[in-house]
Amino acid sequence: HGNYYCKDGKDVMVHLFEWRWDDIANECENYLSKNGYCGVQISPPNEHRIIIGGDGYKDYPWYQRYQPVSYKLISRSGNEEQFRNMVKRCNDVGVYIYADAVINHMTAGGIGVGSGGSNWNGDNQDFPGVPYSDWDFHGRNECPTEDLNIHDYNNPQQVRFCRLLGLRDLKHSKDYVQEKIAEYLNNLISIGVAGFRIDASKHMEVSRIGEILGRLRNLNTEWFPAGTKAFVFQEVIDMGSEPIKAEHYFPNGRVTEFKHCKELGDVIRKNNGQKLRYLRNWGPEWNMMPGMDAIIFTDNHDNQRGHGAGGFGSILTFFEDRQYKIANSFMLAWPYGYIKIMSSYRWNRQIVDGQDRNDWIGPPSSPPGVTKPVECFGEWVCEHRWRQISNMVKFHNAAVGTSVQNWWDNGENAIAFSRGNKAFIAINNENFAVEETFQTGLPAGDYCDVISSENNRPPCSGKPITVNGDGTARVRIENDSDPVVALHV
Ligand code: AAO
Repeated sequence: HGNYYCKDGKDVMVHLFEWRWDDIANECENYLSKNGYCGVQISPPNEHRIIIGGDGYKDYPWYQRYQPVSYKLISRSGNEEQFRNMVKRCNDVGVYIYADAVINHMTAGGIGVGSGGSNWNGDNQDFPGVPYSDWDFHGRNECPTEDLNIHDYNNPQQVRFCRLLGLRDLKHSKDYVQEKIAEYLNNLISIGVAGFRIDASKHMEVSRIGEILGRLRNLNTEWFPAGTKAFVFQEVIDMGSEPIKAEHYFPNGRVTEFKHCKELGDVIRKNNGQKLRYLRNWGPEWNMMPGMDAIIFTDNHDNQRGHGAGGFGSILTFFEDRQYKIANSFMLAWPYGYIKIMSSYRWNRQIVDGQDRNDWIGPPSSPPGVTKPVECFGEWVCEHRWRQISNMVKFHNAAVGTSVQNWWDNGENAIAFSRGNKAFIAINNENFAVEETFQTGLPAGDYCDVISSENNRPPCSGKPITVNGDGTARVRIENDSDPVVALHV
């Protein structure tokens, strides 16, 4: 389950966080298929809790979708018909859908009606929409803590069998629970989904996830070759200090590499004396997992608002746009891991004592609780459409299969390298412009810098660059809002 399926030399996915299914379908047809994207991670498609105030909650937070009520396909992003329509339209243009599968737990305590009209009762652990009942959940027999919540991440028994954040913890050792989850995932597969992010994987035993995956059918042959398995990546936050390790999960598929977010952010922010030139051996030598096992990103929907792991002092987001362009350019230029680009909505971030007071705010909505259609570059940030990022996706695709060559650095925070004879990048994280004659490794010719231009060859809408017969080129990298120069065949 660690292999992903892409069309036409594509190799990168984007997380369209909280987008509606109708908007994703349009984006597949109008933008993603034409700009080198292979796939989309979508928000959880299943019926979820609707949170309206009470119990210290704010209204309609984004995270209500991480409290499942049933596996019916009715969510804030749309209903089942819209979901099916999206999957078909995206698949038809060769852009594949990865669903965020929240299968570790159901809601927290409380009582209500979910986004699909199903009743739920977290207090009694009764979810008739599935149905799950009290005996389908971990309880006193399995969880050793007084309040049944996780308190100690160094205790695997707590992490696996107690409640994450009070969320009712499914008993994955039960055949019935496995079957219900597999039914849900198989339904998504038959509709045409290409794989899954498995939310909160750390909180499930490796073998139980394996057993559930063992119940999955192969991908729908209307769009995928016969025998293709679902691509699976498991969310496990492993910063190195806990007994549950990312590597334990490799047999099931890929795993999220959160060190990538933190370390890359630290380097680009120059925290603790870090310098860009240290990136020369980026990858496993930085204690990150092997690239074949990793799914990587600069930030995700959690750590951009202080949830999960990393911290505001390290993680880079669209809020730090210049440094964010550097982070994404480097990530897309360097051969390591399977890359996921983050695409966010804007919110009023207010960090007080290391916490964002507005970390709960849901997607742009009108009326409250009803997500607005996406319009890029306003309330919806659409990082994946920033020229500096989307053109680097094309750079990445052009460079697949080549290695890093012609490394250059100024001893500090300016670096350059080529990817075989396919692509060349120079990054300037100094406070001054850098100009050099570089060995680009590229065939002679007239190129356009894809950070400042729409195209990679003339006529350039940005900076033209000539590569000489010996592969050298004179390149000036400004320290303005485009601190990168990138060329590719
Ligand atoms: C909401 C409320 C809660 C309330 C709950 C139930 O916010 O106050 O108790 O409802 O009523 C999302 C939101 C939650 C939300 C939840 C349900 O983020 O705020 O709770 O929906 O609505 C752990 C898990 C990881 C999880 C992460 C948030 O291991 O799986 O917490 N991420 C996923 C999703 C996420 C979602 C859920 C899971 C639940 O991506 O969006 O929650 O479906 C350590 C551990 C990590 C642990 C973190 C945070 O990390 O290692 O495993 O993540 O702590 O607790 C340094 C360390 C690093 C450490 C970190 C933080 O960086 O190096 O290891 O500090 O201490």
